[in-house]
Amino acid sequence: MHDDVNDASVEIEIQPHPLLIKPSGNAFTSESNLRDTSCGLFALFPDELILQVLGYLSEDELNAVGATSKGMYGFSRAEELWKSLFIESPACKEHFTWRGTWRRTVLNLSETSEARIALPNLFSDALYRPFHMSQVPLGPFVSRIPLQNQILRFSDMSAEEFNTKYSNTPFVLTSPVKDWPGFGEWTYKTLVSKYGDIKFRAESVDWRLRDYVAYMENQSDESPLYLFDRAFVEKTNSEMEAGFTVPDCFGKDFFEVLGSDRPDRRWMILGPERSGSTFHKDPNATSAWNAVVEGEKYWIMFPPDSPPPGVFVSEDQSEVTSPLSIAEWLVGFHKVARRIPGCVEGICKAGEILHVPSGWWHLVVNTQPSLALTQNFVPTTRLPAALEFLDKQRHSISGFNCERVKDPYALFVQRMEEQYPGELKKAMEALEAKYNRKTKWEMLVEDKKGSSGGFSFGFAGGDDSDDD
Ligand SMILES: O=C(O)CCC(=O)C(=O)O
Ligand SMILES: [Fe+2]
Repeated sequence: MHDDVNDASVEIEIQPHPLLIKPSGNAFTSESNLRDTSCGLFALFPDELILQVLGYLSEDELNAVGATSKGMYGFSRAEELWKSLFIESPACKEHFTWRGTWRRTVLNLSETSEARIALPNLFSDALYRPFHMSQVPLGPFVSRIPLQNQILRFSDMSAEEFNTKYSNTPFVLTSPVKDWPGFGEWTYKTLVSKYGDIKFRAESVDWRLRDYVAYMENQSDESPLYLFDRAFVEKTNSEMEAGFTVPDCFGKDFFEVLGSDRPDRRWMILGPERSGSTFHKDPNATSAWNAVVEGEKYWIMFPPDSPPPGVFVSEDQSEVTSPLSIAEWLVGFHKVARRIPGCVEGICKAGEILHVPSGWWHLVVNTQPSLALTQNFVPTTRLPAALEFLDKQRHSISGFNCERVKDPYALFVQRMEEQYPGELKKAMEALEAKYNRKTKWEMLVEDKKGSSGGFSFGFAGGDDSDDD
């Protein structure tokens, strides 16, 4: 028995791959590896390169290569190859029947009519890893949240409390969504019965809702396709709009002054268990609320100046690289992440709404099939943050129509001046005070440099290590 609450990795059960392919390490205790004995000259390539080369083939070519040997058969079955083929195919844009895997969907095969050759002597991490990641149990990562990390939960909150205390703090509100007219009425099944033939956006594809739900209910992808639709209000003839209200505590949303020049602000989100969002900050320093209408989500968040482990941010913050899938990040980094001061974690259940303060990093994973609504906004107390972002991080601004809006900062300032001059003045003064503080601090550092000939932050002892 392990009682280290953070040691999630020990509880991962190893599942057999559907073709019995195994991780590369097993080759050491086996007489031969099909990737070396049955792939011809391909055996000279690393597994990832073989997959990359196969990525150039059409479905017929891929099947033909797969028919040449058992080893190549194993490589030809990699689901990511078939996913790309399907997404590029005309069928993906029209009607299709989801068959449970990308390969079967491309070939329009039922599960029972697809041949399956067992490959117990094929040892390949590249082939085994995506399957393994699709099976990693989420339970150990999303439970036993350390006390100091637990997200604040309130049954309700006043606008006054939000503005004075909580606009820069993640929290869950447990009541307001339960009063929405649409709560309990909308489930992904009721939505399919009404809007099944309407196409919704899921990453790079537009699928009829009924096709997406068929996919969602019967797939085993490492990173399931996630439905994220910005036009759900129009697509549901405003019926969904009538079903929700923004909790009063969030108050005024200053991005409203942008009118039709505003970037997209609200989305319907639908996905199966294990789908979700990898680490990011919301655009343009906006805050957000995220209401779970059905299902359940696990959130892990970090303050603005504390990028999560495994996420790399360029110095000017304009580029963020988070190369890992959610499951890979959980397996590789969750344990250490949880121990970093400032880390906030929580579960948001159906009927609850979560506040993401502007600038906070967040990763979200659905622990059940989930339907959610989310909206970005600029509340009074985060107005300085939005102004600062639009002014100082121009290359990271997103969502504006650059044909129409050449200078989002100037437009926002102008519209604020017209509609909320008092609020704008206060926000500008707050920014000025912040810059002045910074300047004084910088002067202090400069002074110190001047007097000691080399001031630097660091630990006493003059050790050269990179640790900080
Ligand atoms: O529900 C989710 O997956 C989170 C969505 C999110 O973070 C976003 O819309 O920015
Ligand atoms: Fe987000």
